[in-house]
Amino acid sequence: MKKIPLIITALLLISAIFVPGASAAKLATTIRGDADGNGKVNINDVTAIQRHCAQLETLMAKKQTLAADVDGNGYITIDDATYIQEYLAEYENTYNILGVIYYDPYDLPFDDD
Ligand SMILES: [Ca+2]
Ligand SMILES: [Ca+2]
Repeated sequence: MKKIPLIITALLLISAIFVPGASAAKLATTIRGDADGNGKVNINDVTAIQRHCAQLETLMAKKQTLAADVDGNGYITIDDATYIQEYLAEYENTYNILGVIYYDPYDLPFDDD
């Protein structure tokens, strides 16, 4: 009869290890369109993407590369800057600029060449 509480205890311990969302606590966040990583989306983010595309400076931090890839196609291009400009002009927001992006900070960033 003492085996039953032992089994229940073991099951509780196992379930505690595999709780859904437990790994989500390790995820970091960024804001779609916030290419310079200051927590806001404005014309400076457009400029950061333009400078990245012109190879004047490179967005390196994963937080920034994910935020700058507004359309999520894996590349930072002038189109991503244009989508932010359209959002700032209150023209359209097709790609949910200001949306929260969750990511694993320990995964390597994508290759944005
Ligand atoms: Ca910003
Ligand atoms: Ca893109």
